[in-house]
Amino acid sequence: MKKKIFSGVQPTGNLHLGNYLGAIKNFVALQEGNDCVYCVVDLHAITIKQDPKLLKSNTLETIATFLASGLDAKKNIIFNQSSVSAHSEFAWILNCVSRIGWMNRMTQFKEKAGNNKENASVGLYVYPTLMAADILLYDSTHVPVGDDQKQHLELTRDIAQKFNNDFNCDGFITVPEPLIQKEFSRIMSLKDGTKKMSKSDPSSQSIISLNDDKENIVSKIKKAKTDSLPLPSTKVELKDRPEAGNLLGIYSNLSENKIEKTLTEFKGKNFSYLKDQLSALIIEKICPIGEEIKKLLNDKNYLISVLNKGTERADLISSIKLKKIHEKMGFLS
Ligand code: AQP
Repeated sequence: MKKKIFSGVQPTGNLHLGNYLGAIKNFVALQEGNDCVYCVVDLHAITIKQDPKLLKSNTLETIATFLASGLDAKKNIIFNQSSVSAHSEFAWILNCVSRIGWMNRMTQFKEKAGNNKENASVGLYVYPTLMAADILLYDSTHVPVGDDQKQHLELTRDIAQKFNNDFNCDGFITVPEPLIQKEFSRIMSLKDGTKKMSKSDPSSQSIISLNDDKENIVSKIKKAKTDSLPLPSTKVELKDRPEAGNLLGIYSNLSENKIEKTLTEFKGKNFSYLKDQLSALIIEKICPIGEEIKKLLNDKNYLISVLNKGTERADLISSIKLKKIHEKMGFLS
C-alpha cells in the first residue's frame, strides 16, 4: 500500500554522513511508490540562535543536498517549513494538547539545553510539538528518521492519540509509524564511538561532511578513534567496542550489506585495512553528492523555484487539514 511519508532536516549547515545514512538515503529509497513530503525545518533550527544570513544559505544548501542525494523535485513535495504557516498554527494547538510532563521526559532537550536550562529558548522545549504538527498535518503514515528522533516520534503518536480522544474524533489524526533502520541507525562521532555524529560537534574531525573532499575524508578516517584489538568476527564482540562497531556499521550501510557479511570480510584484520576500504567507499558514494551540491548551489534560482512549487503544494494540503482541525476544536471560521 502507498505510504504517506513526512520527514525534515534542519538547515543548520554542515550536513554529514549521519544525516545522510540515518535519514536522507531513506528519503530517496521511499520516493518510489509513496507520497512523500520532505521539509527543510527552519523553524526548528531557530530553537537555537541562528545567524540570519547563514540560515538563508544553509536552507538553500539543504535543498541542494536533497536534490544531489537523488530526491526528485517533481515526485516529492520539497519545501521550507516557515513558508507554510499551518505548521506554526497547528503547533500552538498541539502545545495546548500536550502535557508538560511529556515534554519533561525528552532527552534531546536535556542534551541540547545542558546545564543551562533556564537560559534555553522556550522553542527548544516545545520543539517536539512543532515536529508533531509537521507530521500530523499531512496525515503521514510513516516517518523516516535517525534513531535519535525515536523518542520525539513516540511523543508524536501520543499527541495524535490525545487529540483524537480530546475531540472525540477517532482516526481523524493519523497516528504515524516510525521508519528507523534496524541496525546502526545512529552514526557515531569519529572521535568517540559513544557520542552521536552531530553538526554542532566542535571538532570537525568527528564528522564526515557531505562536502568533504577526498583528502579530507582519507585524513578524517585515518585519524578516527579505534581500539587496540583486531576486528572481531561476531556482532556480540562489537558490544563493548563502539568505535569498531561504528566504522563497520558505516561500511555495511554504504555497501548495502548486512553487518554479518561485513564482519566476515574484515574479521581478524587490523583497523588500518578497514580504514583504507572505508575511505575508498565513502569517496565513491559521498563525493559525487558533494560535487552535485556545489553545482546546484550555482543555480540559486532553480533551488528557489523548487521551493516555491513545493510550498504551493504543501500549503494546499496543510491548509485544508487545518481548517478541519479548527472545526473539530470549535473555532469560528
Ligand atoms: N548521527 C546520526 N545518525 C543517524 N541519523 C542522524 N540524524 C542526525 N544525526 C544522525 C538524522 O538526520 C535527520 C536530520 O537531522 P536534523 O538536522 O534535523 O537534526 P539533528 O538530529 O539535531 O542533527 P545533528 O547533526 O545532531 O544536529 P545538531 O548538532 O544541530 O543537533 C534526522 O532524521 C536525524 O534523526
